[in-house]
Amino acid sequence: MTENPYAGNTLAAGLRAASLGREDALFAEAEGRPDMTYGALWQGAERMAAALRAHGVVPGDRVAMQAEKSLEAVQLYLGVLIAGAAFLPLNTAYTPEEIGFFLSDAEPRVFVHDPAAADALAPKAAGATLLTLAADGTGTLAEAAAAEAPGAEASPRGPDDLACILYTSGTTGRSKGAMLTHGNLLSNALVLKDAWRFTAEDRLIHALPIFHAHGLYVALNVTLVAGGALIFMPKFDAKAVLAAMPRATAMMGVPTFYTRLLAEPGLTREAAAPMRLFVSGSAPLLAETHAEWTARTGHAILERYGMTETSMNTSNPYEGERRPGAVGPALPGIEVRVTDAEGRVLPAGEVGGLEVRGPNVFKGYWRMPEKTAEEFRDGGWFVTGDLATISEDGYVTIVGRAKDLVISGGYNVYPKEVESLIDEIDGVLESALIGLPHPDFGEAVTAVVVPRPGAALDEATVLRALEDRLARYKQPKRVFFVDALPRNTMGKVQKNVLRETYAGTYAA
Ligand code: MLC
Ligand code: AMP
Repeated sequence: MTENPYAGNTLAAGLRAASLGREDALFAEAEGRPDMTYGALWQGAERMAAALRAHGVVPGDRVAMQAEKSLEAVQLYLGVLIAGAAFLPLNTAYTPEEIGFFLSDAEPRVFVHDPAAADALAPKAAGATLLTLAADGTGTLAEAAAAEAPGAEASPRGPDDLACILYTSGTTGRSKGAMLTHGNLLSNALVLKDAWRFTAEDRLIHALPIFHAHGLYVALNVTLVAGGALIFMPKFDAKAVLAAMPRATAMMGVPTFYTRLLAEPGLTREAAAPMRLFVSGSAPLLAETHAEWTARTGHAILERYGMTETSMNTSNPYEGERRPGAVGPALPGIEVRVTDAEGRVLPAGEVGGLEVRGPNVFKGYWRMPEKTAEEFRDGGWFVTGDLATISEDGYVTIVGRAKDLVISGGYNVYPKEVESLIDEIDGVLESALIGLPHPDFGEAVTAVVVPRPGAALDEATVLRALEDRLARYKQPKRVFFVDALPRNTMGKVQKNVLRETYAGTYAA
């Protein structure tokens, strides 16, 4: 047997194992460039690790990245692991103002960004060394890596060591860095590979971004631990996905992928026939989308449920009933329960707060021990903030959210963050941000604003004020003005009343 070159580095060794001795096997095809083999993937990752070390990266450091999706960005992720550092990917939609916060909070040794954004990002560096990586794989980081030889040794990293930090916004409006360990990510990738029957024969359509849990931990890590291949796309494009299906076996996507594909006349039973699996997650998949997909393609979408903090918790079964509207039973080795406000476990069928426990659950929020403690109960149960029921036969159904959160096209938007910025606008007294049903994004971010008496405010003024401050997907699609927000007797804004009032805003 070939010896694993990364033995002692939990996640790197785990991701490498299935491709050992298969250096010529395909890792990825991507339009406009030669196929990438597993040998080339890992050699590139080793060069990245050497380049990062040459820039001072040592085990325990953070390496942040805001770069367009590319195979070199994948090699950077793996190179960071080999170097023993923690990978901190950032949404390409974040503005320089948003990036400034993440860099000052996480204090990465190196920040890799798109060359086009150099001028805007330079003032935000917060002490990090800045390197560049463009969508075509060029840039100062690529040059530094090319100058290094492959063969970098992997720094030892145990299951409890940090592998990634992914920021998720919070109810207070301040983003929190979720710390995922080598053990968290490897255990989840292995569980999902088995649950979804991934093998070296698989060809996964990868059209998700690689800066969030879905595209990174699920789609990428599962393919790596199976030794399968990716059909690697820069972003989701329904026609490109349809064109790839004859060569593919599986796809993972957010519900918007599925509704957009359903709008394509080319989506037929024949088109989907070569595929064995369609997985959906990150946001609720409507039961009607599930039914429509089955009718059109003959495939029942497999819906699963997860979070940045936990990776995947539950999944409908590969064999057995894929229940529309439900997210399936807990994955092997993971426990779920539903509790009331006092933390008492509720019987089957009753609605309560969903809690999870298992090797997948993160280590805590970066430099926020109190916040971390608040979200765990005794015994290591993590409070997800989702409201759910668990049926007699163990299927979890997400029925709502205890946390004030909007999910638009699979991206989370925490109202507080946007409300705080709207409230700073001249002439605004207060505001409320809500999610309304939207045919494409599932929910659309919508603002309801109370102007100060006599202020001349309009929708365009509010939107312009947010333009450079917030990622595009967090910006309201519509702004409504009211004289006062509806409040309950406790003085709390009744967002449910606002959601009812404006429910039809985006009706198809
Ligand atoms: C883009 N826009 C969005 C948006 N994405 N607005 C709201 N919500 C979104 N999600 C903006 C664009 O900036 C543009 O604005 C306008 O909407 C139309 O753009 P588009 O071309 O239609 O969008 P597109 O680029 O095609 O992107 C849509 C999408 C993308 C759904 C393909 O958002 C996407 O890939 N989402 C996946 C998110 C994801 O990976 N989530 C996983 C998180 S992990 P304008 O005004 O400039 O025209 C997680 C854990 C788990 O949740 O369980 O998986
Ligand atoms: P994130 O913080 O981006 O990781 O988003 C996690 C949140 O997305 C969860 O807490 C849920 O609210 C939601 N989510 C993920 N998958 C599903 C799903 N299949 N159904 C409903 N909600 C989901």
